[in-house]
Amino acid sequence: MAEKRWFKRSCPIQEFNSLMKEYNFSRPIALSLASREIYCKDVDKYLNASLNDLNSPYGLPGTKEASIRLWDAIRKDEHIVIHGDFDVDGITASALLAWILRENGANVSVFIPRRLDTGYGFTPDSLDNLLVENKCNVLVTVDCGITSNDAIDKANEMGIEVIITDHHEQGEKVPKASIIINSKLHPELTDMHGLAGVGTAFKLAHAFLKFGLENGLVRRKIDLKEILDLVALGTVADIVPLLGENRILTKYGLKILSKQIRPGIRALCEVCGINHTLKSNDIAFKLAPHINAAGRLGDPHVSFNLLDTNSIVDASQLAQELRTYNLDRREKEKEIFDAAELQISQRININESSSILIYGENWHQGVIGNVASRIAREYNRPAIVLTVIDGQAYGSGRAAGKINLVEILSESSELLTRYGGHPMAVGLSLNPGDIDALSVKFEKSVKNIFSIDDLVPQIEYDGDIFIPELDDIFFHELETLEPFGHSNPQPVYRIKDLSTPYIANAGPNHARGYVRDSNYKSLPFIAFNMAPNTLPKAPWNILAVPQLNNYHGTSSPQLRIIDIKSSYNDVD
Ligand SMILES: [Mn+2]
Repeated sequence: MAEKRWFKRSCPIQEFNSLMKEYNFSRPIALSLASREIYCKDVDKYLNASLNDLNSPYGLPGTKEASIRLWDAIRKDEHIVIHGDFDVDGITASALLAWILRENGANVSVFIPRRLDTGYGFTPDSLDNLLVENKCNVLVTVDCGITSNDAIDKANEMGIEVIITDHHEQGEKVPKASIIINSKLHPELTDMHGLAGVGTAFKLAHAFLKFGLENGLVRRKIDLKEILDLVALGTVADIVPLLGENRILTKYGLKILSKQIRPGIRALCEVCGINHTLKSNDIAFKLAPHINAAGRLGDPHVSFNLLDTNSIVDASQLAQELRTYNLDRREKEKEIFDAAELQISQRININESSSILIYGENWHQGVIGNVASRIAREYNRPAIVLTVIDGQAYGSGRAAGKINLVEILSESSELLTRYGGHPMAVGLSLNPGDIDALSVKFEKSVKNIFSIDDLVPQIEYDGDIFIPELDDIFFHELETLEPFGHSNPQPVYRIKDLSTPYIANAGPNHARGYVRDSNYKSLPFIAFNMAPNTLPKAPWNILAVPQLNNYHGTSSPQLRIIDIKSSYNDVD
């Protein structure tokens, strides 16, 4: 693979100086704050983000009206059905809303569509399916519904009242639901604009409780903080920006999550081998893949039940089911990925191609999206993975770089029977006879936007630092920047001119050792997916994430190296 390009985030020097002078931050932290555009005027709010900083829940339009309607439904003993979605965001949102309504005496049931059955979202078919087992007077969607015009028309005809809570972009026409709660319709609400589906459901729950308290309707004391573990799970898993209210909700949610109070969380942490304070990465790489696995391969209600149950016995059995689902998911993904790599090596001249499109027979539909993500990431090119099942090709596409896949696919719309999604992730289907034509057209469309030069992978960093700057004060301050994730990445720094007194294998693919500066100050490092024999000769310039390595109760600083260049090849 080509050498990666290192790109220093811009850091306004005056703002940086003020952060150092007025707040006395250590230099690396001031670099990171300034390069994230967190300046003196915002820094208190950013560092001390507290639950008191949340806006009134009524500030999100529709929440008060929906609360009134839901309390009314409880009074009349009407049947409320929550229509969720099969990913972590949709499942946590369902569990959250079900909990608050049930605790207040509502007659409530939950329906989560299956990926391989009616697919994503609230559709006329999913409405039929949910009515088979549930009576329904009021239907509340979570994490879906804003583009479900047909399903909502049908529900209206049947006399079912629909309340939409969603965070996706609207289509051409807003559906005729009785109440719509969606921050995407209100760009002026900057702090709430990025809410996930579960964050939106939380705002409704908060409003519902507030209205109930104001009007003497609440039967017993309820602490909404208890449910923030679910908000953190869904918010991090859905990869929404961890800024504004998302930052507050996730920061406190991680504290609740770490207490492992909910039986399902405790059981799942045990399956994942987590016994420490949870960070956003534990959600992204451990908990979320397990919760998603059920929806990918089978029944998403397994995950819902895990988060919903009060029984420790049930929770541990459900967590085991998720463990099995996840192992199966990984195996299927690996098989397809290996086949995909083989296909790329045989069929695609990667040095001349700006895109990758691969296909196979009967690849599992629930995992091809993950395979497309991995291919797009590893080859730094937009990728489509198609699977041909029963005479129809279904696919998932993932973007790389700044490219809008929905727009790219619209140029091939005459070849597609269906397509849609987000700029970064799309779904599509087509006639298998048109795959070759799509492959040619897709490459052409991407090439119109991307030059080969755009395909050089780029890593952003916050600035240059020196080993002695990574002291206790730095690590203490670093913690206050958490939680890290989308729009608030972990700080990455460049450290130059390092010698390497010791390098060893760490497992078959990784390297560990020490790096040392010219004053003989050294730090241990770990470098994942960089075997020692593939590394350049010292002196090194490195990009690294400083972190505390917790081992047997003691924590010591180390560098997680992201990329290495010979100092002679890295000239500014
Ligand atoms: Mn979502």
